[in-house]
Amino acid sequence: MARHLITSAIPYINGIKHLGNLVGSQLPADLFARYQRARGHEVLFLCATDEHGTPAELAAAKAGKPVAEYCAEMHEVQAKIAEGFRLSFDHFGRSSSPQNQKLTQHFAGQLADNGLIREVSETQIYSHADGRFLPDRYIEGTCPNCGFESARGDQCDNCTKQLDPTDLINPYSTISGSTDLEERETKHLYLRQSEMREKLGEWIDSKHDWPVLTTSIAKKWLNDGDGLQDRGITRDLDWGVPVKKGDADWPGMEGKVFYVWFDAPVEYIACAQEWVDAGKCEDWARWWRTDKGAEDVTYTQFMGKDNVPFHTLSFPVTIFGSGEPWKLVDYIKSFNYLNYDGGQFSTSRGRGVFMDQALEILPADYW
Ligand code: B3M
Ligand code: ZN
Repeated sequence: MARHLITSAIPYINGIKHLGNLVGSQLPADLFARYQRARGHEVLFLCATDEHGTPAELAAAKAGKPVAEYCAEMHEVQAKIAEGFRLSFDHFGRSSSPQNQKLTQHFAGQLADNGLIREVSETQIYSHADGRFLPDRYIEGTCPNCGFESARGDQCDNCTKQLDPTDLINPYSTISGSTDLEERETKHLYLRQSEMREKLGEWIDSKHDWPVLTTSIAKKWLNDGDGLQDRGITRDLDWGVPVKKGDADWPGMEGKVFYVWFDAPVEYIACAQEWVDAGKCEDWARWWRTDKGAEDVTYTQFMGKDNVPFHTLSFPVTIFGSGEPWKLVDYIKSFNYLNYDGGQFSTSRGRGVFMDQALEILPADYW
């Protein structure tokens, strides 16, 4: 009997997911989990809601609710719909869990101890109209790489390039629409991804059986321009995992949180801890620690193509950089976008058929 660890990209909390999300991660992951179980293998299939960052804050503000309350409610809504589609997760966790907070802070501490984090004084975009900094999705503008006009501050949805808000052409605030923006100094932590370029390159080159969609995106950003760039992993936001070095305070980082893409993949591991703490099983380490039995686990991840850079570059840097024996992914299955009426599905833009509507139209098995 083989052991299969399977994760689906964890859906953002900011609303009910559309069928594009479903076919691009949760549904194929579920199919694969069912197939491996049917063959008599031992399976741990995990998913969760991705609850931090600007998507959560913006959606809560739109709903007129405190963000913690909004996330708790939306988690229940998403869990119910997953049940409606009979997605066979062993556990459906929350990235805002205490387990994930602790583990994320632990990884940051390990990375800092191993010299893979640097403090940077940098310019960020400040909005006069909104009285605040505008990270990630609080700002949109034209992508400098492909010319797409509603690229977000952290990533272009059209060409998948990871961006910084200061890269955008003609930027505007997504809160107020204001273009009265200014660059201001603030201090942040950067993950020194560039240090691991060679190691990541060798690792990706060794994956001969990975889909071309996965390896081509990984290699594109690995070799982009001067190569893999260091990324800011902290934000001036209220909601998120507070920046700490393990259990210790991080001088100069008071009031800041980790970037959502730093803590979201860590939730794959924390989710297994939540699963144990919910009394559903006794041991998570035999799935996640190669020094505690996970060396014979086969780990497969499922995701849409926009998530590939984070799973092939940033998260592996966290895992390698920790210097600890965490289980690394064996196979990354990625998907192109499912289109809707000639364009993209979009949660934030309310475009497409959404999972709740789909279940009202037809039963889950039809879909
Ligand atoms: N929440 C993006 C998405 O829902 C993001 C995935 C995180 S996987 C760690 O597509
Ligand atoms: Zn672009």
